[in-house]
Amino acid sequence: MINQDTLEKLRKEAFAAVDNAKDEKDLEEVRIRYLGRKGELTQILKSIATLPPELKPVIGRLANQLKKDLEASLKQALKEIKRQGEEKLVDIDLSLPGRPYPLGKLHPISQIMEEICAIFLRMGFSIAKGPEVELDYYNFEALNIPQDHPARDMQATFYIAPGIVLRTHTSPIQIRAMETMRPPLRIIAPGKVYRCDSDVTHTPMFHQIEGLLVDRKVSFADLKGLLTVFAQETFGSQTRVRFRPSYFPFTEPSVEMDISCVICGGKGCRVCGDTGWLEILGAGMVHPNVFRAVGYTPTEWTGLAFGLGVERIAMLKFGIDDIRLFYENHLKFLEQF
Ligand code: FA5
Repeated sequence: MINQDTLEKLRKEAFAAVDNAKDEKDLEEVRIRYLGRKGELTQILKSIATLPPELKPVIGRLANQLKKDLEASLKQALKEIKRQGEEKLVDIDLSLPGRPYPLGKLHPISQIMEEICAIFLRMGFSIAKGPEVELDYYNFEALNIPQDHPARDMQATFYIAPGIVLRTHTSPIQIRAMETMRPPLRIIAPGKVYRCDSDVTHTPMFHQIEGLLVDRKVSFADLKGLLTVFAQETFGSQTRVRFRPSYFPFTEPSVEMDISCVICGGKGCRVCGDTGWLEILGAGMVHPNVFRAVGYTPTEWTGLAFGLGVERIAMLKFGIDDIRLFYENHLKFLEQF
């Protein structure tokens, strides 16, 4: 049964708890413990109605007074804690220099990839992906490069197991995309590729961006127009382009595209070997055998495809003469971009 001693004991406990509270969170815990919905004092106040009539007024008055006192004490303690917090803030020396906040950045190659992809996304292309460990079938066979075809020697291949390679280009994604989509389609496929190659312009791993557009009546003029827009958006509207005949087993006719040298503007310098031109990509009209491999009818569908080396474009844009710098992880080098 509740009596005056119970209330006196509760008063001592509750006030000691308020005194011991170190912050706002502690105070809130004390409030909940005594005055919350299921708090100790709240329970007592609720049970007053069940007390014998002669006890009700005394205990009722004492309990209500305790409630008021405790509320006032909590309010006062909260004010004091806040004031101390503000004092601490005033202690901060605002004249001290700020701590440096190291910010991460995208690798220059990732920046260029995003920039190039954005250009083609604006032209209605969507992104496609494929595996880096690829079947010989997708990397060569379906791209009109059968076993023993001399064109296999064009790209020094890393073999993982018989019939499995590290993809040597992003062109296998063309096949994977066409196997899963019906024409018309427009995709670009950025990704890592691997070749057994290493010097100032070649690394064993590098990046390509593949493009493929399939529709009815796609012409070579479409290919030239599309790639000219791309070159001018990437290197500036003054950039001139030229197309040279080339050979890829999966396109016919095939071309390589050069841009006017970004260093000398076409006059001739060390970077362009005094020619005024720089090669940036391979392209062509999709070979009928490639359409046959994916079950498209070559008389109904026509397509254009291109593949560009991202490192090559980054070197030209940033004026870098050794491709290996991109992969040596020197912060001083990387922080410039
Ligand atoms: C190809 O890989 C073709 N798949 C491109 C293509 C796609 C043609 C679609 C037609 C249609 P190529 O082997 O030329 O082509 O490579 C394309 C680009 O990759 C080159 O222009 C060059 O910029 C870059 N490249 C090639 N080897 C390396 C290397 N080891 N390191 C860095 N970049 C490289």
